[in-house]
Amino acid sequence: MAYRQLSIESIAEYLQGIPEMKKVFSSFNELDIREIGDGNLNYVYLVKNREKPNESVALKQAVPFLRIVGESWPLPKERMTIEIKALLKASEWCPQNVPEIFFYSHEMSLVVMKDLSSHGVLRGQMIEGMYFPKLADHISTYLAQNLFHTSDLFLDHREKKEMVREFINIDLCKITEDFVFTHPYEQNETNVYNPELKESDIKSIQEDSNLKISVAEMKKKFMTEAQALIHGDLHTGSIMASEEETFVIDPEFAFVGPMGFDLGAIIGNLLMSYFSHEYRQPLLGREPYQYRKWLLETIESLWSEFVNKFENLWINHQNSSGDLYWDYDSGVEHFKNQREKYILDLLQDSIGFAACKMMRRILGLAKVADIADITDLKERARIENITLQVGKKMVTERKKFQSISEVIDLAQEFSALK
Ligand code: SR1
Ligand code: MG
Repeated sequence: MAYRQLSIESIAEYLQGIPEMKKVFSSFNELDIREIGDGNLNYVYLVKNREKPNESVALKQAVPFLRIVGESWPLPKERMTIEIKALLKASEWCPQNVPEIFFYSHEMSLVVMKDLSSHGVLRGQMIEGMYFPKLADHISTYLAQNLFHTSDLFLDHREKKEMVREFINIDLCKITEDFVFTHPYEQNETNVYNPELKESDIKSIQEDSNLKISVAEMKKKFMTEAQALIHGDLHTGSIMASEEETFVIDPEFAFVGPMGFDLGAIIGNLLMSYFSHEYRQPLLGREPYQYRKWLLETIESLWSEFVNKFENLWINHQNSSGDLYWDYDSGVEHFKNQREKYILDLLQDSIGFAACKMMRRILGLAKVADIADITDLKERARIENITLQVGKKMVTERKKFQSISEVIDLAQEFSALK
């Protein structure tokens, strides 16, 4: 079927023509269809049978332009092909953390998935101060499983390179190259600033040549390091969660890139949530301490659980596989040293990428509601500047960090936990 952009009016008829949908819907006569997409790129519809509300799906369709800007910004709708393949790949390694897919069409650039609306987008729920006790466990599993099994540590040389080719994602990588690693650090017409953010604060980033070199190094890594198949946009808006379950959605930015980009995205977003809750918790009628402490603990356990899980996968594979990534002449000790070096590099990469992901959300076009929706613009500017200054230290000094707890200490130096 040739591509056409679906609408609330045309979805029922479209779904009725798909045999797979007959397994979900007993009737197509009374479908309640709402557009619920809050992302920057695509349209997402929730489709529910009014008579039997547990018969429901989410339908996501890519349009041939960037939604946040409009039709004046063309963007190939074929990005959905990458998203579909990345969802299928992730479901090989941790089906419990990705939405079940009922149907997809590359021609229509759409995917029909399990309705996760009962879970809610993590960012929105965290803005409301909700706790997710299993988040660190689930996301560390998702990351360890996906990153290890799509890296050279696990894959055969041919399979890995074929995966690199299959996931070439030129246009969406270009968005990241521009909007994460370039425009926020220059005077660019796409940047958007809080009017209360001081010019000197903006200049402290955009006119610091040391910082710009560091960001350029991270950009180079992003563009050249084909380490594993990464999600490519793993912020808290790409996660749907309840207290019990966690689903990673929206991998349209997936490509074979540096692992630290995914780890950094989630760490950076949790840090921004931490900064924002200095202001938000009192608005919710609470002392900030408990929730912010939980956020810092989540960052710490997400990292340490990731390391444990990733290393265990590596050790088990090394012990059981005949086709090894590396032959360790001096045995166990040598292998341990290599793992430690690999993990330390990954930590420092993750810190550098987290920093870029934080600073771009303050200076660039696409914001995060945690901070950007703070209505008191002076307070917002204060928190924005904390984010910028922590980001600046993280990226320029990333190679000095030896542990995740040093990141937590840094966050508290700029925004005390009290
Ligand atoms: C200009 S597109 C803005 C952003 O939306 C996505 O979520 C990505 O983070 C992208 O950079
Ligand atoms: Mg997205």
